[in-house]
Amino acid sequence: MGVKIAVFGATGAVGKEMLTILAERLFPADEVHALASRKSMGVELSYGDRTLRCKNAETFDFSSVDLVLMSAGGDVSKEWAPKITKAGAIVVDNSSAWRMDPDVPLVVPEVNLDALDGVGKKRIVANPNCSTIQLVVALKPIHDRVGIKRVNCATYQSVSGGGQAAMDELWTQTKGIYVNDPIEPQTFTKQIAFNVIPHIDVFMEDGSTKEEWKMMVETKKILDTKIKLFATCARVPVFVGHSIAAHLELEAPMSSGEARDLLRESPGLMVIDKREDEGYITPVECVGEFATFVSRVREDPTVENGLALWIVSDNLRKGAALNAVQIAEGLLNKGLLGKAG
Ligand code: 11C
Repeated sequence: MGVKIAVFGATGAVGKEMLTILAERLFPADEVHALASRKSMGVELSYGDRTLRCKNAETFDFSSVDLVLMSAGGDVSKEWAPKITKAGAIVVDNSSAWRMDPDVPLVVPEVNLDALDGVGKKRIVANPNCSTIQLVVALKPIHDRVGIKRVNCATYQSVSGGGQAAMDELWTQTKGIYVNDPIEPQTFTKQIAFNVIPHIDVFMEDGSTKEEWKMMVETKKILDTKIKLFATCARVPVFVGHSIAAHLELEAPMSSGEARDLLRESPGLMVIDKREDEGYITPVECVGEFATFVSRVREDPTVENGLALWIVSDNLRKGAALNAVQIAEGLLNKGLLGKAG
């Protein structure tokens, strides 16, 4: 028997990808409902070769489904996830609302699938931040083999992390610059076209941004609380695909060759690393792909047991919708769907 599933926030960039990926991966769904706010009622969305009409989430009967994939923002999730779980469904939530709740598993299936066994406490599973997801997929095999002490990383994050309005802003600004239109930042704090902005999410007391803080605390929760992580997160004028330059300090030496071989065999990863033109991956090549790509694997001689990686992934897919669908598959395979907690 298949699963009854709803995508809440179906008209957003991630919600649309959720519907596409459910169809691409042949998720065994008996019913799929596209839900959004009242103003999107009737909007047509693709689910494989079918068209779904968007329903009003506020009046939807959540007791009629087993699973809800949510990507409607933190405030909506805080309000609705408890109502949905009370009605009997499990929620896989893409926002940051529940990630650090000790009773909510924060899951990247290639890394900590068994954390799903704790879903019974709140019946919510949190999907991590997009930059955290692609980072931990690459760190996990290395940590298992030799141990990681510290990660120092810089991110180059695409505008789609900020949603459709942010993508529209890059498009409009880029065109506008050629005809001398005034630059009027809206989603971003500064001009994003032809620029780089070292500021994603709000500033914290210590001067880091919340995006940088999320990478640190989420990596600890998913992979290992002992790993030290420091990040600088920047927004770049790229539509889709986040990139990370990650510099690791390992517990024991690992050569670049050993790292390449290890990562090549590890789940969710593709290693493209030839020391020649085009022997590495850039964001435009990762769009639409499921994998997290690793290139530029190098030993870093400036620290003991140093290793450097360039990690690229489609932030709307592995960084959001794909990871959520993989969580749904994990819940299904573990027999956790449909069981009241
Ligand atoms: C960005 N990483 O690129 C953010 C988007 O906590 O889920 C995802 C924010 C989050 O802007």
